Amino acid sequence: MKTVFSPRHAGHSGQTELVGGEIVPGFENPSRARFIRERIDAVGLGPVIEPGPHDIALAKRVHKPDYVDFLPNAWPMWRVAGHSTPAMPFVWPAPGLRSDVPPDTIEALLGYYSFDAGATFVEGTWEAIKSSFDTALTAASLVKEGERSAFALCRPPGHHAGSASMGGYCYINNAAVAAQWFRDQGAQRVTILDVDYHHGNGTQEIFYARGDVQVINLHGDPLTEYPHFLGHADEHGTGDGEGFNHNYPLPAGTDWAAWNAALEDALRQLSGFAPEVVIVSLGVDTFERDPISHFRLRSDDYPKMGSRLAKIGLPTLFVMEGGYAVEEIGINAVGVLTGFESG
Ligand code: SP5
Ligand code: ZN
Repeated sequence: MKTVFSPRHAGHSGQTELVGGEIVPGFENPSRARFIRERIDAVGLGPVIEPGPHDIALAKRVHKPDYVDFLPNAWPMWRVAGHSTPAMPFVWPAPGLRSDVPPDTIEALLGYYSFDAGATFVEGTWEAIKSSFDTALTAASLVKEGERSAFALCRPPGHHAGSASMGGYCYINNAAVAAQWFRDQGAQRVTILDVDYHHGNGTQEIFYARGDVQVINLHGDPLTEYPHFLGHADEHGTGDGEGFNHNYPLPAGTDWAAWNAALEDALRQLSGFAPEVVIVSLGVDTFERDPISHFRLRSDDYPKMGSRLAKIGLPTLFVMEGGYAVEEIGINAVGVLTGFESG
């Protein structure tokens, strides 16, 4: 399997996040991509190529244009406003406040274009966002050109990013951009299967009223797990999208047996939809020792996951999302891919 990877992710470094009222170093850091990259070489997964540049207009097919235009300006505006720490929002237009009037200051714009404080900006953040977007589209092209599968080693991740909101370490929704690109290239139906521990709220929001992109999520129950405010089992889609969104919220402590049972149900939904291409939002924060998550998948479960996904028998694009047990992230993420190759 070919991997697409850009070293330009690395400038997105030294971000902070708010955990329990404290500002701490971000769990989403450059070592994640480095460990995955090293594991690809260690197991000989296949060639690693750098992405080519893609027109940012493609991001505006799934995100609001003003949101996409804001992203490269966030850090420069933050600096002009006199700050040097990572840029982080602190006020949001919750229901009851007005979200129809974009504010003028960077402090307010960060809240206007986010749903949490989890997507911070440093000097290299925009370059990393753009490289992650380019990575997803370059890997999608490989699949379109006939590869059975490809791995987009995206960093930062994307599945929490909505049509006009960042959050949860995500800015541009790489999997959603790729799905839209496959549609624009002529695929009639595309499925996004999101196996990250956290519900892919952004992906769900983007396609919620559409019947051409099926969205399936297996994740920690939002009653107790981030992102809390989306991802319940009764969210089935709306309008043309009715019946094309499927959520599998699972309890803390879920192990491979229970997780795999949900996957089997999810794959029946996928087969019924009969997509032409599958995009896997690949998070490995389902791992038993993940520092921010509560499932119990073990390293030898990930090849089983990959092998099962191969049996779907469809062209498959893997897009990297979360996973924060950095010592094992390479073993687990690449385990899915080697399992797919042998499955
Ligand atoms: C892409 C992705 O996996 N994003 C996840 C974002 C999660 N952000 C907040 C998680 C809060 C969990 N609480 C941390 C407790 C650490 N002891
Ligand atoms: Zn996650």
